[in-house]
Amino acid sequence: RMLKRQMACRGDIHRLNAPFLAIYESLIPPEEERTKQKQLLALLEKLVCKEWPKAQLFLYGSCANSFGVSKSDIDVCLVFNEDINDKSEILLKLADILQSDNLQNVQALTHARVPIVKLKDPATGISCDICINNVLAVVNTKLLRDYAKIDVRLRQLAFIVKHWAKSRGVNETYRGTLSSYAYVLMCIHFLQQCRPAILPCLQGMEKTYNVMVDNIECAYFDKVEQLSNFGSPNKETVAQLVWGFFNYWAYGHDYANSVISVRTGSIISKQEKDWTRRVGNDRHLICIEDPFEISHDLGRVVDKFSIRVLREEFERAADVIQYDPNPCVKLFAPYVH
Ligand code: 3AT
Ligand code: MG
Repeated sequence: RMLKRQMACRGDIHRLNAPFLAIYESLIPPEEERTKQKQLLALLEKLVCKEWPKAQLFLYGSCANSFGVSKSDIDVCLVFNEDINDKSEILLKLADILQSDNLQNVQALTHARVPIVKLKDPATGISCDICINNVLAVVNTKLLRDYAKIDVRLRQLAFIVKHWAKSRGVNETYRGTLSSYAYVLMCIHFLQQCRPAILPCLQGMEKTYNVMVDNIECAYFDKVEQLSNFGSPNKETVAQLVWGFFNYWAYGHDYANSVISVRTGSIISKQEKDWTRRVGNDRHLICIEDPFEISHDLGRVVDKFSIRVLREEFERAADVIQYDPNPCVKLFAPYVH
């Protein structure tokens, strides 16, 4: 079926290159946003250091993984070199400190799945979430950033996919669709499995970076500047890749049996992971293995209703790109499910 569609793909897919690249360019944050983020981080470091001299602050998520679009909030992680049993206590203290330094809307959300302090900096206008000891997120942020350095087409594809997901209302984990992090992993997987491959499997190579986090070994090849020509044998353009991505998820992926795994650079079977049936709230209707926390399926938020929404949206996107006379408007048409 996939092959038939591929053959049907009109040669004029290339006409979409310029508009896709224009969207990508328009989403890239301008340099002054980075400057403002650094300014806010420096302020937070100064305040945190006074109370906890040995603690460190790290940016993570889209402000640091290179998949952040303009005007995103920033994610910050406060790391103590020890286990923290009572995060609530620390968060309340932190909120107190920040409150008394002119930061706005300071709020400690101690009961959230990931407990955080939220705030807004009036000087830069940036909103920020601060979590505690979420070191795995800092490390998976580095992995994504390193993949992005290998071939620019990953960043281009992921920006378009994230923009599509936000426009179409399928980037909302609390409603059973997928996180931005999951979409980026889907893009990495797609570029690992195409032939010739555009991305390597960094965790399958010599381990030049190696840290233990929460008893998980996080190790991979991070000298990615040595891989800057890796993808060049593959000449596909961003338009072909966006089309290929949606086709893969609409018509090429075996939802019943397959798990995508950036860690291995391939597909593994649900059987092998024992993700074949519902356990508690984890239904495994679309399976995306976390690269480090490998017992963690990023698709576990998806339920029997939202899987239909997702798959219909993948099919819609593939069909719009292939058959619509004005795909760039239709692909990103705002929709609320
Ligand atoms: P946005 O641009 O904010 O949509 P983001 O990359 O900041 O994208 P999220 O807000 O979804 O992505 O998540 C922030 C970071 O938290 C990204 C990743 O480093 C980490 N993260 C998110 N979800 C998970 C998860 N389920 N497991 C492990 N790490 C996660
Ligand atoms: Mg974020």
